[in-house]
Formats: sequence, structure tokens, C-alpha cells
Amino acid sequence: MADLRNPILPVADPAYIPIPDDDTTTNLGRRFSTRNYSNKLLSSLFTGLILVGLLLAMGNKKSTHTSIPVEEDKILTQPPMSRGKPLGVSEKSNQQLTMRDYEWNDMMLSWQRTAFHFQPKNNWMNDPNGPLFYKGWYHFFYQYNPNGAVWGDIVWGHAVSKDLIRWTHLPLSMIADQWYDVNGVWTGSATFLVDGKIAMLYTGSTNESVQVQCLAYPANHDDPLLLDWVKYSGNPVLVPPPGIGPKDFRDPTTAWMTSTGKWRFSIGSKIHRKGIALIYDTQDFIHYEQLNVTLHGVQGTGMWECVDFYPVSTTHSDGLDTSANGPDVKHVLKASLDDDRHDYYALGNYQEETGEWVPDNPEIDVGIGIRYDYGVFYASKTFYDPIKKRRVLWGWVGEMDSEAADVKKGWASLQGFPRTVAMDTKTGINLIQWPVEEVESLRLRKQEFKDVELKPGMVAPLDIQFGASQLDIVAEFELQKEVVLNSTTFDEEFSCSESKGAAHRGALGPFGILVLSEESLIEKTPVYFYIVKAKNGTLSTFFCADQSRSSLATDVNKLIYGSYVPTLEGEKYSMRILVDHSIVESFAQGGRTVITSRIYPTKAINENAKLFLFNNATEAGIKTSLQVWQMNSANVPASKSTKGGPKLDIVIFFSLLYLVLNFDQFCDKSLGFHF
Ligand code: DQQ
Repeated sequence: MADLRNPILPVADPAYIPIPDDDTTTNLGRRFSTRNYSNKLLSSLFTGLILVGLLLAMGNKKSTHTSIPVEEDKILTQPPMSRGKPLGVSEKSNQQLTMRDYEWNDMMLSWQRTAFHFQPKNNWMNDPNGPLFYKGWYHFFYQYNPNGAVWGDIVWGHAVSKDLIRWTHLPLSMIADQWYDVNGVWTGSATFLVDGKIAMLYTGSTNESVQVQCLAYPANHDDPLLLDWVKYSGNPVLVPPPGIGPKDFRDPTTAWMTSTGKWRFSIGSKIHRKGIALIYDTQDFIHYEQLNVTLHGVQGTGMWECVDFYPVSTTHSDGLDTSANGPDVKHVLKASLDDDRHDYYALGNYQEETGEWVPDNPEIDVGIGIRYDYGVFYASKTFYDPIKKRRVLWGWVGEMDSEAADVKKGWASLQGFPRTVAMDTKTGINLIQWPVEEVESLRLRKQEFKDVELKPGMVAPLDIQFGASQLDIVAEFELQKEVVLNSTTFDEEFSCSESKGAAHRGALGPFGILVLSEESLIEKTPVYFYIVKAKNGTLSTFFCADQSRSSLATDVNKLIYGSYVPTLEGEKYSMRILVDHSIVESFAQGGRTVITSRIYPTKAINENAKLFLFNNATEAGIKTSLQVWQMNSANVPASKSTKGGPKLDIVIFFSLLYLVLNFDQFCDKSLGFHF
């Protein structure tokens, strides 16, 4: 029987013990794991054998399928059922798609799966949760539906990696088995305590869909894989305070240490239309004191989800521990806006005495200014990596196709490739995001193109020898200087999303790269710069990605994304693009502006995916140099099953790994048998 006390914390009576459902009372504080000693081992093996048999039978049956059956001429007359909103969380379905279902075939759908982005083997995934580094392993937890490819039945998935690229998927770490989280084990964050132990705070959606905060901790801190988690017997540790709606209280941040030795953290909320970050102090993660101020709030921004709060150095690009403070430090406040499902951040100063954070520039405050990413990127979370002294950013990249297609392919959502995040010490007004350096270990063959010149209106194919579905592209562009100086075509206003995309011609742009393009350009995704010259001669740079001609399919979003990107005197226009099948991540000017796109071509797949350079400016020619690497695959191919369930060999492998790693726990402890 597990010890009901919290071993990571001083023993204390819970401040608040709500009355649980009758039938769950006896479960309080028990470990999730059902495995304990030898009788459990036997039952596990027996169950495993049955499972193996079942999977074998399923596998044999599936192997006769060559393609996924498609329903004839199905017209979507109704938008898909709303996901999330009724339970008091942001919309999780792609509500904008009411068009005719496209007839996706198996080849197109299997191409969409990625080679080096994090994704579970099947089913639905959303927010990153509690990322951390522990005893040699990067841990990644995430919102996961084990029962299907749409949002619902949310629990915590778990995977580990040595390099943030090659992941080993582990058993679920937390399931919805208590009255206080039976409607979902929602988003949470990890805090390392002074003695190196971990406190995990997460939001539970109760049996009445009230959002409460709960404490969990590793059952065995000696286990580097952190396989078992214990929910604190006194959960929930926090309920919505007076004045806060029962469905407006979620997603605790990582806690940071104040100078008085207390832990402090934030929880997202709103009051009417004002998005706010509530703030709490605690010494033991059991008793909490709400501060009588908020960390921050912005009128008109609606509910703040997945708040993140962390320090950045103003003088160097190394990351800082979440508790760092002092001179040469600014604090980043990020909120995920329930209203538009985008992640907004701002730089500012944190005043520890009052607990308030003040933006450097109130005109670009949280929710009304800068975004991490101008494409698909939400519910993000950072963690401090003490080994590489960097802050790493994870973000959920949802689907932009139809739910029907997700169900057919058996999975939905990706995580953005992990990025280091640091203050841009050159501009002082924005962050820099960049793929973690480990991505370079996936680079295979390289092709280089030097000083390629393109006159206005030209498109040039790039003869890539290794296919164009898995690439790392680094490119630099120069505009003809004399044309830039002498042009009298002024273009005061520009917006990527309100333009005609890459077909919107100006004197000095657009120019860039067509990724995932079919030979005849019937499908293409331009990633490009557009330079605006104002009457006073100043230049502004925009960085855009145009999905409008990316697919012949009728049931995918085809938006045009992008924003302004700071470009300093003398800098060339530079971009880096990671192409990984249906995800394209584009970084401009060293990561000052980032765009993540989801692309669902019907023709520009496999060997038909090509790369082109283009210059659609009307006046300026461009000169380009680029390096293109073929990227290796880090991911295990998906299961063919659309219903879920990992592949048989993987089940066996991980079952054995699981048994070996936990062998001591299966043995009779009285024999003192330990490794
Ligand atoms: N996702 C979780 C919530 C969070 C939302 C539920 C953001 O905790 O607010 O899956 O996507």
C-alpha cells in the first residue's frame, strides 16, 4: 500500500479537503500504477499475452487493407461537434471548415505523418505539459486522448529522450481516475524543489467540470524514467477563488523562488473580458496564499490559458533558471488566448515585492502585440535545460484539415520542433527562437546553391537530389541595392494575411522559396519576404507563408500567415525552414519572427514534392544563396491502425523495457533484492 503522505514535502494537514464522490473515496492518494509485486507481475504477463494475441489478430486483419475506404461524395453540411468549449476550455475542433470532404487516400494521409517532429503513435494530442530534464533524460508530457483522434478523455501522455529528437514513448503518466480530474487531467507544469525533487501542479476538471489545481509527484525519485506518479491525497490543493468563474481557473505555471524563500506561481483566468494571470505563494505546495494583486492582466483579451513566465538575460543568450532575477534580467509573460488560439508574449519587468509584472511597452502588451508564431502554435510552455544552459520552448501545433480526415489517418496534432528561446540582445524588443542545435544531427546530404540571381517575376526550380519532404533549408537574399534606393513605388500599409499572398506584387517583394511544390506549381507553399518602402524612404520587412495554393483539397485551411520582422541596417534577409511532411516551420532573421504551417498537398508529396526559388517583385532583382540538407527520420513509422494501439513489436519492446527497468519493484522487497 502506498504511503498517503507526500514524500516530497513536509507533512502537513491539507488546508482544504473537499468532499469527493463516494465511489472514489478509497482511491485518494493511491499510486496510478497497478504493478507492485510478484502477483502483479504474473497478472501483467497474463494480460500482456492476451493483448499480444489480440494485437496479432488485429494486425493480420489490417494487413489485407491497402487503402482507407472513402465515403462517396460526402458533403459537410454541419460544422463538426464543438470540442472543448462545453467543458470550459478553448475550442479544439477546426470549426472553420464546412466545405466538401476531400477524398483523401492512404498514400496522401500517410505522407502527412512527420519524420522528426514529436507525435504519439496515434490518437489526439494537444498541449505540452511539465517538460523537464531529469537524471539524463528529457521528459515530455502532453495532453492526450487515448481513445481517438479528436479532443476528449484527456490524460497525460509521456515520452523520454536523450536528445529532444529521438523519443521513447512510455505508459500514460496520469489518468483521469479521481473525482477532481475525472473530466480531464489538464495542463500543468513541473517545479524542481531545492532538494531536486519534483512537484507537478496540474488542472483537474472535476466531476462537475470545475477547474481545480492538483499536486502530483514521482512515486520514485530514483527512477530516471519517472514512470509512476502519485496524486497527493489532499487534492485538489486549490479551487477557484471568489470572483473567478468555475471554468476560468487553469494551467498552473512552473513556480519560481522569491527572495523570502517562498515559491510563487501563476494560474490563467479572466474577469469579464480581461485576461489575467492570478498569482499564489506557497512553501509546501499544500498551503497556498493568493496575492491581492495579479501578475498582470489586459483588458479585452479574454481568458488566458497556459500562462508562462520566465526570466531572460538582456546581455547574453544563455537561458536562465525560472527563479533567476536581478540586474540584466527581463521577464517574459506569455498567455495563450482562448479567443483566437494564439500565443502572445511581451517583455517586461517583474517586481518581486508586489508580485506584479509591467510590460516594457504597453502598446505591445500580452495579447495585443507580439506572437511567438504567426502560424499554428498554441498552449506553449518553456523549461530550463540545466545541462545546455538554455530555455527550451515547446508548442502544440494542431491540424488545419478536417476532423473526418484526422479520424481516417488515426492521429491529430504535432508538437513544434523544440526551440531555444532567448532575448534578442540586438533589438532589445523581441525574443529569438531557433530549433535546438540537436536538429543538426539529423542532417544527411547537403546541396548548396550560390549567388542565384532572379529577375523580377521569375521562378527557378532547384534540382534537389533527395526529395523535398524532409529538409533543413538555410537561405540568404539580397535585393538589388540601386533599385531599393531609387524605387518610387511606396507601399505604406501591408499585412500578410490581408494580402493576396505571394501573388501580391510590390516593387520589392515578394521573394523567397516555394516549398512542397508540385512540378507544374499546381500546388505550392511560398515562404517569403515582402519589403515595404515608405515615402520617407524607410524600409519595413514582412515575413509571410501563403497556404492559399498549398493543396487541391477542399477541406483544409488555406490561410496566409505572417508579420513584421525587425531587420537591422546591413543585415541580409535570411530564413531557415524546416520541412517535415505536413509541417513547415519558418524562421526569419535568425528567429525574430516565426511561422508554423500545416500543409496537406494532394500531389506535391513523396517524389513529387519539389523546391523552387521565386521573385515576384515588380522592380528589384534578387541574389540568393542557400544550403539544403536532407533530413533523417527520427520517428518510428505510425501504426496502420486508425483506431489506436501501438504496433506489436513496439508493445513487446516497451513491455520488456518496462519490466527490466522496474524489475526491483516486482521482486519481494523482504529478500532485499536490488540492482
Ligand atoms: N488545454 C487544456 C487546458 C488548457 C487548454 C485542456 C489549452 O488545461 O487551458 O486540454 O489548449
